[in-house]
Amino acid sequence: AQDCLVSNITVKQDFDRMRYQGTWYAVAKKDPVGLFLLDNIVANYKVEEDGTMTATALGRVIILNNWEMCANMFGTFEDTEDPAKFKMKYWGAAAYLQTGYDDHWVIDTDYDNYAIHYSCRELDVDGTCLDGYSFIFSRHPDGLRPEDQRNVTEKKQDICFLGKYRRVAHTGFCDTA
Ligand code: AZE
Repeated sequence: AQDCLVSNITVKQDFDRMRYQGTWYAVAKKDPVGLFLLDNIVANYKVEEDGTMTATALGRVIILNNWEMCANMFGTFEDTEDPAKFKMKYWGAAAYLQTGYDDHWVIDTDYDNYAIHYSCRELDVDGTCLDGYSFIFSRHPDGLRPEDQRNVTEKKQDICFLGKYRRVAHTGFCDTA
């Protein structure tokens, strides 16, 4: 979507939620406005017996009075007519964490190595995204394979977030949470 219209953003064709299951390490993220997961972000997707997709996420956050902790988050996904576009209802294990209802789009993935996630929270009047976030996920905790990097960069551009990502560090902060 060179025009950056959210309605023109293309997502993974014939998205297969079964193959998407399991652990994904965030290697880069584009932040939304406000409080967000800082680093050490690991997501785990699952397809329940009734076919519903669910996920958990861990990540370091700093809340209220500079309190650093590992956020233990849960999400349930509502299907839409596009198999790669979901609505995600999410909440934290503790009440002081965040709750929300966000878009959850899978822009691209090869299921075995990389995935590009996108969520626009607020549309601008011109149809571009005013407030959104995105994760680049890898199956490998140490990052993307060199052969996936060009494609990922291309997709960052397609969703108009190129240059807005920051690397996500994995220091072991949430490993025993
Ligand atoms: C996601 C992967 C699938 C499950 C979930 C995800 C998103 C989680 C958040 C959490 C924010 C927490 C905050 C706490 C203070 C997309 C990573 C739930 C957006 C800000």
